[in-house]
Amino acid sequence: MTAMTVPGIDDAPVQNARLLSWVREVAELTTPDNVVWCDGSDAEWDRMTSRLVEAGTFVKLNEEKKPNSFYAASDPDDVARVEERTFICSVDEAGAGPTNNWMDPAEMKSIMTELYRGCMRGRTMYVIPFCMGPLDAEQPFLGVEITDSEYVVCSMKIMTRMGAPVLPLLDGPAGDRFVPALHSVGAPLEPGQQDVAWPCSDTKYITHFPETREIWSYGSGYGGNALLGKKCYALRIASAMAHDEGWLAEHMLILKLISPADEAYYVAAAFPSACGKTNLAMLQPTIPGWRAETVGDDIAWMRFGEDGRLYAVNPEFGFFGVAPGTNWKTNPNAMRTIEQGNSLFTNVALTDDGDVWWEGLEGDPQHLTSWTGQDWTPDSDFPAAHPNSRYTTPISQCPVVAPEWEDPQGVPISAILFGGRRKTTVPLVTEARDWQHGTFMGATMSSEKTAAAKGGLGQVRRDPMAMLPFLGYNVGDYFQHWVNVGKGADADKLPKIFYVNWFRRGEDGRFLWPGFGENSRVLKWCIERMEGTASATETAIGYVPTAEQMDLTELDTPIADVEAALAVDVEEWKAEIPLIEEWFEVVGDRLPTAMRDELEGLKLRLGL
Ligand code: GTP
Ligand code: SPV
Ligand code: MN
Repeated sequence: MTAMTVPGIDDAPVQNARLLSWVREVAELTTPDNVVWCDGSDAEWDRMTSRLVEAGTFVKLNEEKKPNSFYAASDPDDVARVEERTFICSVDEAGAGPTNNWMDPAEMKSIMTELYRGCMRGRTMYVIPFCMGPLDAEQPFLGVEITDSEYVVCSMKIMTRMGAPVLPLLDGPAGDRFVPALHSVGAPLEPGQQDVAWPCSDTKYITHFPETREIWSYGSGYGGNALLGKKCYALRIASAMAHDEGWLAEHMLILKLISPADEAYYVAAAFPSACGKTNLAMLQPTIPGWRAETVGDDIAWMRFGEDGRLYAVNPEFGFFGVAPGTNWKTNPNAMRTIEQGNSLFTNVALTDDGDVWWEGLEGDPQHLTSWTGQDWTPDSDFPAAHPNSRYTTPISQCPVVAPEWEDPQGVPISAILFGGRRKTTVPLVTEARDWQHGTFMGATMSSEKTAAAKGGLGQVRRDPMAMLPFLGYNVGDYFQHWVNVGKGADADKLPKIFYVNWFRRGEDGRFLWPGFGENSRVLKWCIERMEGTASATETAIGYVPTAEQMDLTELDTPIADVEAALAVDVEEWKAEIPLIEEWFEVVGDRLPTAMRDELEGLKLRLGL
């Protein structure tokens, strides 16, 4: 048989044989009308955004307020990550561990192959070459996402380094390692059928094959379900790579703090989804003389450098930040970033003059179009923006981005913070005694569920290292990996570990700690602990400052509240122990003995 020339396949802009055969195979399976290779150019952005405006997916925002920016409202049922539809399809079930959904890879592939069959009918199939982390890395981390969503193409342009500059890398020495990431909204169009503004499917699968480093996603067009470079690659697949290769892929922000003495310190912090990473990453310190710069707000890849220190790289190119609560007071740097335009806003509300609004933003709008398309007034009994509404905006526009944010060597980390959203029990800040104790803090951290994932809002659950939804392998092996990373390193050069909680509440439900810019006071204490210039009080759970041991100059929070935020309540901690034991039961027989030892030590110190 003589094959005919298929545009986009036979005239592809790369030679990489594995990539070409995969693209051909997907096109044959999904039968799109066209195949288009994305080049990442501004012309492509203009073409794509115009198309989306025409289709009713995008609304162009007021050019004076948000230049070159667009608003999108998703299907009301496609608003967040779907954890119950997310699978780690390792060869052995034990490889996925007790915290992930698992299915045999062959079985999953046969189910999904049937879903993908013909699923791009009537649509264009886009091929997006992308790179996680700087293009000039010694070993660039390449991926190719195939998608039938223009919204995904536009988002990937902001969130990743993509398009033409990636092509030579795909044909270079790193080309073999590219991660194929297949995505479809799962909504084929019959001839003449009118498209909807946000195509998606009721059937959703977000699937990972860790051994073969593949990602298959079907049915959702939103965020972490569809922008496959982010959670699927840079966390789930990368965590499996990191486990094999001796590094760490973590759900962490990266922050640079500069002291009044002009000393720079890099801090990484793991907080669960919608628990304050973006806000801390763009911190505007309230204490005089201290400055902060942003390196990353969601993901950190950390590796040991030749000097024995742990270096972190942000693999992303954009911020996909929670909109509600963001304002000129809580996060002025995020406001300045989006004000420059070139951004997408999803599931926020639309003002009558073509700007965006969300709960917590300044202004007193009297009329809005809500994310569901309804008229909204201050009397409405529903929120104008979805609680998981987000802005997608380039990191390079952040006014406080650290000049070294694209350094392929990364930045040397001095401290790691773990933190959750807990109304009670967990003090504002606790310093770990050593790496293993810090690993225990991370392994047992817990948080109230947020709107970033569907279901269970407010429920307290263990979210180890903020990675519960993002681990590509067995959680017990992950803890052992953390323990091993510490054992293999020079203790003096390891980052110091702290456990923080910005969300402790008083009896009337108010936050005891003002948070946001005031968190710089906590960071200052952490740094001074590392420098040996701040004091602390030893408690059963670790080193905790008293109010006097922190710099609270000009803080206008009542001292009693700060004391309550810092309190170590032994009875509350005793009540926490059975919950930790229950969690360790879930982790099961791969729980490292080091973690059991830490738990026994804690019980003894609590007098249990
Ligand atoms: P993902 O992007 O989902 O991974 O989340 P994130 O960790 O980056 O969360 P983000 O910084 O966007 O914060 C989410 C919510 O927490 C927002 O509504 C913030 O206003 C709120 N928040 C952040 N920092 C603080 C704080 O220090 N105190 C209080 N009370 N709220 C905070
Ligand atoms: C999170 O949920 O942690 C996010 C948003 O950062 S998403 O990319 O949708 O996962
Ligand atoms: Mn996140």
